[in-house]
Amino acid sequence: MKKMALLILTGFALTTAIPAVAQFAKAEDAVKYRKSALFVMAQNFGRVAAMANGKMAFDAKVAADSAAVAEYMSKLPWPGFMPGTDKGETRAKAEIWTDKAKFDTAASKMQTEMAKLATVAKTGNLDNIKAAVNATGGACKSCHDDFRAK
Ligand code: ASC
Repeated sequence: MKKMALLILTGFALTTAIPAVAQFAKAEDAVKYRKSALFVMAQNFGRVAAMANGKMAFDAKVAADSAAVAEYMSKLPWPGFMPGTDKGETRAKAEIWTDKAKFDTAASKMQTEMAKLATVAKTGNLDNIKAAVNATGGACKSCHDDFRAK
């Protein structure tokens, strides 16, 4: 019984000891993490976009699967934009942190459009996929224009 209590207490101490703010040990890990997530997202979105733009043969299953992965990936990068990570191997502009509400809105808009694309891709309707690809690409671009250095 004592052992059980000790185990529970130890477990409690371990979970509560996890810091709530710093989700990455090092700034460079945060940068690598967000770039990796965005890279995987872009590879998958880019495949759907290539099909929508006639640069790749349209395969409804590949499009739906890729869009689903892109949607999932779109949720991941954001903790990587930890304060103090505008240095090193990144094109992230300081405005991400000085105009955070605007950045968050742009990030959220992209996720909304990516989710719509994933929904539409499941139907296999190429015209609707094209429209959703354009809307999503527009959301990517507008955030880059404001928050990513050239
Ligand atoms: C992509 C990709 C981006 C966006 C952007 C849209 O496929 O990698 O960063 O689309 O180019 O304007």
